[in-house]
Amino acid sequence: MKTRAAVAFGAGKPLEICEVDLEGPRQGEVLVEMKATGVCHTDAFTLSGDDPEGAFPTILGHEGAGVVLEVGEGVRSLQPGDHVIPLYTPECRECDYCLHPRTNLCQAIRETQGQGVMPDGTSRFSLDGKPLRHYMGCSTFANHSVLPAIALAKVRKDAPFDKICYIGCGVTTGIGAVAFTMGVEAGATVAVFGLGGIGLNVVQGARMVGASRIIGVDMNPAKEALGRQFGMTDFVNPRDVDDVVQHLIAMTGGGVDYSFECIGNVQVMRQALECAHKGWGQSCIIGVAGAGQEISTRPFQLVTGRSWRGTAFGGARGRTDVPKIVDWYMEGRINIDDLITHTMPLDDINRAFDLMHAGESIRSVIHY
Ligand code: NAD
Ligand code: DAO
Ligand code: ZN
Ligand code: ZN
Repeated sequence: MKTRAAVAFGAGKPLEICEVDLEGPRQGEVLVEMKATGVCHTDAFTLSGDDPEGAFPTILGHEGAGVVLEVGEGVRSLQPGDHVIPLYTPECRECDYCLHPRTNLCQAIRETQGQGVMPDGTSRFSLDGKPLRHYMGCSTFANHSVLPAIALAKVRKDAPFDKICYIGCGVTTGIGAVAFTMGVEAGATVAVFGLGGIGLNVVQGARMVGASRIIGVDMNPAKEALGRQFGMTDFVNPRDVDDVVQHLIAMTGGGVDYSFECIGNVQVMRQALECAHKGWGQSCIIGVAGAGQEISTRPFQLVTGRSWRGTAFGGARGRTDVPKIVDWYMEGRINIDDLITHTMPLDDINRAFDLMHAGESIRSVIHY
């Protein structure tokens, strides 16, 4: 079939809207009509050329929601008409990783997904007879996409596509980091570095689990109001204090129980670790740093009881946890609507990247 897609032909180049060819689903695969997709920082990271796994030409996008149109041979978990959210972290429920209680990093299709192809090593997308790569196993910047069935979460049919697409990455990453990866408990103190599309979801996750104090740290003073709306109790602009680590330690009488880095800045990752309380404080890296960058601290920080951890997709097991997060949204337990600051048709997708780079959007959503 033919479908419309925003194609990334090379690093740093604007996306081009093209009519591309899409083959139907093979064994274990599913054809999805995408209804909406968010534009995430990670799409911009790959488009910039800084992503070591990034390869072109490709169809980016990994934060979608849509409807199943057709299932390939052997697919039993889904049927036409089901509403789904694509999962860049799949859940096969059979591999060593899925069977291990402490990780969500299913490895069933990891190698081929990283190469931008389907599990059989080929692409379903092509243009003028030449293959286009899939992206993160999702390629949600296409009106139709083919995905492995293990990379689709079935969700309730009354949830709006143009909101729940954000659960495909940003919402789940932020809330899951708090609830699944770190297991933040009621009454805990939390510091959130970076109040963007991820950090604000960490803030609302911390509020949801009953954190007693949620301190947001951002260089942009405009982030304070939105942070407070989502549950932040204190705001610190690092530009207004001499030493942000000492400031946070003084504010909290020794440091926070949990800190989260939601920027991708290795210096801030160090600050986040070092503002965690001696003896028990834990710090979680969410931000993705540029290729080749390294983190550092004095080992004594860990010797004296701080832990340094990290999370991908908030530790969520997608097929199991994503439908629950959709329920949380539909029950009004989490707010997604106020984080979607811009919506636009696929033709305007490059504007979504411009808004992100200018710091003017929290999340832009493309509707098909
Ligand atoms: P964003 O640009 O929307 O937000 C970053 C925020 O950090 C901005 O508000 C900015 O003002 C602030 N900031 C920048 N430098 C700062 C500094 N030195 N001190 C304090 N604040 C500072 O980004 P986002 O969409 O929220 O994404 C954050 C990171 O999370 C990115 O690196 C993204 O790739 C990553 N990410 C990780 C996962 C995962 O599974 N681990 C998933 C999605 C995104
Ligand atoms: O299993 O080795 C692996 C890789 C899993 C990739 C997880 C990526 C998470 C961070 C990237 C940002 C997501 C948009
Ligand atoms: Zn993302
Ligand atoms: Zn698995």
